[in-house]
Amino acid sequence: MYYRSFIKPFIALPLLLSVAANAQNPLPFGDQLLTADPSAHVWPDGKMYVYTSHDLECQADFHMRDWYAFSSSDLQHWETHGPLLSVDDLDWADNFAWAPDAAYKNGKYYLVFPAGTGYKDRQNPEKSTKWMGIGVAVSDSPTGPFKDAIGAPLWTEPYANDPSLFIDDDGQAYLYFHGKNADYQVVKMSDDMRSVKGDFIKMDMGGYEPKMEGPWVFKRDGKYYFTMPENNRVLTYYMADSPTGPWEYKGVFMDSEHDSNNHHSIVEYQGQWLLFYHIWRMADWSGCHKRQRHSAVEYLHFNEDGTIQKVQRTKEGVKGFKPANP
Ligand code: FUB
Repeated sequence: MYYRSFIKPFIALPLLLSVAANAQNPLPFGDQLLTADPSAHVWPDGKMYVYTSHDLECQADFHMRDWYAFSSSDLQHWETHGPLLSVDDLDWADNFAWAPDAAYKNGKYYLVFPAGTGYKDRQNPEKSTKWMGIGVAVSDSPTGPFKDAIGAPLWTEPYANDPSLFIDDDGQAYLYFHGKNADYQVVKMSDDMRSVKGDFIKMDMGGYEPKMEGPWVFKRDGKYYFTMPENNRVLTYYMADSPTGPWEYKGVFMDSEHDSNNHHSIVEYQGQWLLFYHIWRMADWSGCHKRQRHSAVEYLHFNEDGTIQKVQRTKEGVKGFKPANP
C-alpha cells in the first residue's frame, strides 16, 4: 500500500510532463485570451499570420468586441498582436465582432470583418433587432493598427457575416460570406478593396445547399475548394474549376465535437497543408463553468485525386512542425 502511493507520483509526473510536452492544441495564443474563427495566411515575409475573433469570458450570445492576430515562423512560438481593431473604432456597429479574414493586395493589408448592432431575442425572434454587415479595414502592416477603410459596411442588405476573401492568380478578389437568404453567393471586390463590383453571384452548388457558416476558398493544383462548417458544425467541402463554381459536393472532412460550432481556414505553409479551426474546452483559469472556444491546428492531407482526407482532432496539433519545403 505504502509502496504504491509512494511510487505513483513518480510514474505519473513524467507521464503528465510528456503529455504536456506533446500537446499544442489549443494553440499557445496567450494566457486567458479566448480566440475563435482562426483565419490563417502566409504573407510575403514568409511568416504565418492567424487572424481571430476574441471571445469575452463567459460571453452571452456571441457578444464580441475586437479582433486579434498571431504570427509565427515555426508554428511553435507565437506572437500576439492586438487588438487590431475594435467595434469602438466603428461608427456603424457596436457589437458582434465575429469571424474576420484578411488579404494582402497592392502593398496593403486588408481586414474584412463582420460587425453589427441590435439584439437577438431568442424567445421572441420577431422582436429581434439584430443586424450584421461586413466592413473593410486597411493597414500598411499585417498586424495593424487597422483603420476602417470605408466608415460604413460594404452593404446593408442582405444581412451578412463571416466574410472570406480569396484572391485569384489574376489578382481579382472574391468575397464569400454567410448571409440571410444569401448563402452560396459571392461578389467581386473592386481593385481598391473598398467596394464590391457587379452583382452578387448565386453559385451552382450541384443541388446540395445545407445551412452554412464561415466559408473558406482556396486553390490547389488548379482546382478551387469551397469549404465550410455545414449546419455550423461539420466541416465539408466542394470542388470546382472556377472560383464561382459550379461546385461539386465532396463531403465531410472534420466531424463536429460537443454539438458546437466550428470555424476554420486552410493554408499551405512551407509545403505542408494545415487546417486551423476552433475547439471548445474548459479553461481552468476561468470562473465560467462551461466550455469556451480556443484556436487549434492540424495537418491536412490530400488524396492523389485532390480530395481531402478526413482530419481528426489531436492534442499534438503540429507540435515539432517540419517543413516539407524548408
Ligand atoms: O464567432 C462568432 C461566430 O460563431 C462566427 O462568426 C461563426 O462562424 C461562429 O464561429
